[in-house]
Amino acid sequence: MKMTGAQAIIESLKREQVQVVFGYPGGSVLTLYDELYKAKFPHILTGHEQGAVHAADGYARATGKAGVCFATSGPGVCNMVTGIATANMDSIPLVVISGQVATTLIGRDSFQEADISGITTPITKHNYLVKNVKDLPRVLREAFYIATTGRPGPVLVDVAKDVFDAEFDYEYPETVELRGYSGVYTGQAYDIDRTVAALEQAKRPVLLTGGGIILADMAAPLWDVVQKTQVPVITSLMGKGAVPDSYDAHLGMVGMHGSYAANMAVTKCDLLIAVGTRFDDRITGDVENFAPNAQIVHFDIDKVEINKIVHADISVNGDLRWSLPLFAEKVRQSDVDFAAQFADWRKEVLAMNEAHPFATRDLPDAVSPQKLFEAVNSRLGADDFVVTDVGQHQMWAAQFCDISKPRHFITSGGLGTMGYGLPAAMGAKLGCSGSTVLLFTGDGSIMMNCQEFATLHKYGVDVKVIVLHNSVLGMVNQWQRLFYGQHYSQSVIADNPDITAVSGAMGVPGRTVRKPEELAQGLDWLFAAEGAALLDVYIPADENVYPMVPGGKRLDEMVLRGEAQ
Ligand SMILES: Cc1ncc(C[n+]2csc(CCOP(=O)(O)OP(=O)(O)O)c2C)c(N)n1
Repeated sequence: MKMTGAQAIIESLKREQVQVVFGYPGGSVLTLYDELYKAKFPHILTGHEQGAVHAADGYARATGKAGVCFATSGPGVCNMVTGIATANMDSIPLVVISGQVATTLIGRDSFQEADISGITTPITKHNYLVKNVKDLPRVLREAFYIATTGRPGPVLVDVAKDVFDAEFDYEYPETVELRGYSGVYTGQAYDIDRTVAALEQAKRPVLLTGGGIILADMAAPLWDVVQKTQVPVITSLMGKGAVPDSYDAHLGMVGMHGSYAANMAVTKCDLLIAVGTRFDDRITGDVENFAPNAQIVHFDIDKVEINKIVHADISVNGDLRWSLPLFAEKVRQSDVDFAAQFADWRKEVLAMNEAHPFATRDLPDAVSPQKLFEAVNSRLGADDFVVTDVGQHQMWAAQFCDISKPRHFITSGGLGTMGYGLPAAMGAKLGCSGSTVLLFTGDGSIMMNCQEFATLHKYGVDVKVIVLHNSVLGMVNQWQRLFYGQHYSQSVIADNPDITAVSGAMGVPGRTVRKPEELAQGLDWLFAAEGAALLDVYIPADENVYPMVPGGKRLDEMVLRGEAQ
């Protein structure tokens, strides 16, 4: 069928069953936007390209499908770089389609030219510069395939301006043939047998859940393993939700702001089974002394991750869609009474967890973060989504929020991108409209992409926002309090504008809570509000997140509340 390049893009999106695109127009993509207009293709115009890419990312994390966004050349797509890097660090499938200057102008410092494939090479799974319209269908087919298969990630398709206008015979390829990339990774069953044997020998095992389980949609077989073995579970930030927080031997997050019990369990365990995690330094602390008494098993799809940071005694390299069902089957077939074998160890870690729960201070005149999260937990259902920004509030959300399903805790882990939360929550809501989407943000983070309040209003996207308002860049302030002689250099933001006025001006009503006795009413108002709404909750400025493993220290050298203050 004869088509222009722009028509081919829209047609290909339809074939990939893309439901919505997030983006922002400009000179080099005008033909594409004209086609979008004619096809009435669903598009969300954000206030900023960074908002568009984070929204596509939030959509992808909530739905498991690739998020798609459009930007114009140069400044437009450069504004997406932070969002592309965010997605790349957390292995999120995105297809970013950007306009480039016309083929004859490429490489001449033309108006709005930026070498975006060069700029994004280290932060994309793959990228393309399309200079010939005939390549478009194949490139788009490959882009979706690469983004969503194997270890997912962002793929950029940069399209020269004249390619949008060029006519050609359109045919969408049925199959993808890529040399050196199959997207299917099956490992050796022998490694799983060795893992089961190690588990049968273990006295003090721990299961570390990573985000890979969620990306692969493999929480179900993992849950079978947990139920059969009753093994204590700890999680990375990205793995939160892989095993329900309500599981009695779930010790919570491990690492820098992990629980006492999780960090001690790693220190004392004799077997650590790590699944779909890349051992970020926020997890390991001092790598040399990470899990010093344990045999380590590492399940991961990506060979690059095996032995990258932590030496694996047994590596199960392959897609979790292959390895976890097989592991679950072999565990089920084992004759060992795991629950009995691990009973003493479970008792030990549960006692540690009870003795050292996550907690923030309980001050009579202030809302404590802990009380806030507990009040919210009682109002959230299992289908609701929690999204966060970055900072102390993010760590408290990870510590206190009860999440029972995979994909329902959405946060920027690897890059730790402030400003991620509001647009990501919007994307999640657009992907899962039946559920409540609740954003926890800070009074610093919310200012970074606050223009997206207007987008929520314009499209009637119902996101509930809770600002943990401490009048400081809390996490920075905490480091300055603990490690920089209380020099609060550039971290006090008490003169920020009134955030309810900011959101209100863009059509999202807000209310303020200053005292503990106002909290319940404020939350009732927020959850009952029609459409998007914001609750600005004042919390103490000098609250610290504990436990805290100081940079480079061992996990068992974590500082507890009371030891430092
Ligand atoms: C884009 C970006 N810039 C800077 C930082 C460094 N940083 C990490 S946490 C933080 C403070 C966050 O403050 P706020 O959003 O108010 O949250 P709080 O820590 O107070 O809960 C900063 C500046 C970052 N993570 N991202």
